[in-house]
Amino acid sequence: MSRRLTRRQQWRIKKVQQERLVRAEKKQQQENTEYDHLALHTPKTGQVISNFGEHIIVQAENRQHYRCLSRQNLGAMVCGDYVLWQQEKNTDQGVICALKPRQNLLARPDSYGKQKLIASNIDAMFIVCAPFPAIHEHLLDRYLVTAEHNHFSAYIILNKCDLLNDANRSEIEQILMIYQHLGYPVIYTSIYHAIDQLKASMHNKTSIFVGQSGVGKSSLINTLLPTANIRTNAVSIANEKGTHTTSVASLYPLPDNPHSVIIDSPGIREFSLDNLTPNEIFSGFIEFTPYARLCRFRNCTHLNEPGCALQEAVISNKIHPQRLKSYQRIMHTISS
Ligand SMILES: Nc1nc2c(ncn2[C@@H]2O[C@H](COP(=O)(O)OP(=O)(O)OP(=O)(O)O)[C@@H](O)[C@H]2O)c(=O)[nH]1
Ligand SMILES: [Mg+2]
Ligand SMILES: [Zn+2]
Repeated sequence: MSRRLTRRQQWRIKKVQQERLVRAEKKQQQENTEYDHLALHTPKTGQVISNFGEHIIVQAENRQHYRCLSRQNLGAMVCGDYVLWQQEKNTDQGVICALKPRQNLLARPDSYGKQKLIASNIDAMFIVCAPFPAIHEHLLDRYLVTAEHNHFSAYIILNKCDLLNDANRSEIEQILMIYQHLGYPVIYTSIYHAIDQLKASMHNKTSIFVGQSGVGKSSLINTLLPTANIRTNAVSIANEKGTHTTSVASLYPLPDNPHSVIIDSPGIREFSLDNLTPNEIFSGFIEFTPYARLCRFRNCTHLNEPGCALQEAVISNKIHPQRLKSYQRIMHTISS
């Protein structure tokens, strides 16, 4: 009896050992696959397409997109950044291991005064306006100050020009004329018209589309690049309240030329320049420069001092009153 029990015990022990062995082998196999899964290819250059917070889409040199995580301590990554990244073997995922130096960085203070990064390595800013929602010159001027400050070439797009009519045309053209006189190119576009002039202006550049929500930035990019298939939305009260269709900047290479790249950005309603000094804001109004040291008072605020060269330039039609008004409005908001 005891022998039989011993046999049974032996058999059991053997069985348990076998099971353990099988489990251990399985675990080893699993660890191997996990290791393989984590194994990384050598670092390569890529460009950030968009940063969704929990993951970042990186475009490899072969134009394939990879969902990446960023190693710690690399700082915030933004659409347009060039990075070194490593593909995880056998997946379409990867890890960003280094951020390359930026040529420039477009940022704006958010409503708490914290810098919100928008995009980097930009050559040209296309400020998109439309007959509807109506053009806000002060917003246009703020974008122009930003473009000048960052040394981007600035273009103004009047999109939805199919909505121009006898009732709104002359007012809109008068506004755009101010900027044309300053030397900013104005391009008329619509999703129903040929947009060759726009295409030509974007040639061999990284261009960012900025402007109010609902002016048609994403729609225009869909027209330039039908495969982009970006979500767009009818202009609604939601836009007016600051709910935007595009929520994060994204980069789209144009099909026929890898050096022509568009960045779509979320529309914004208010645009603070709190990150700039008064001098930088002054320099952003390019036609003001010749009058910089001509005011009677060295610390002239150009609001209502006697002998203000800017106010005199307005009277003699050298500076448009709307531009001085915009400047004063910006100065008022940054000093408060
Ligand atoms: N009539 C007309 N409507 C247009 C044109 N371009 C865009 N739209 C319409 O305008 C609305 C807003 O377009 P979106 O492309 O979503 O605007 P957006 O500037 O990207 O807006 P956000 O992403 O919120 O910043 C959509 O209903 C478009 O169909 C155009 O040239 N003509
Ligand atoms: Mg959009
Ligand atoms: Zn002055």
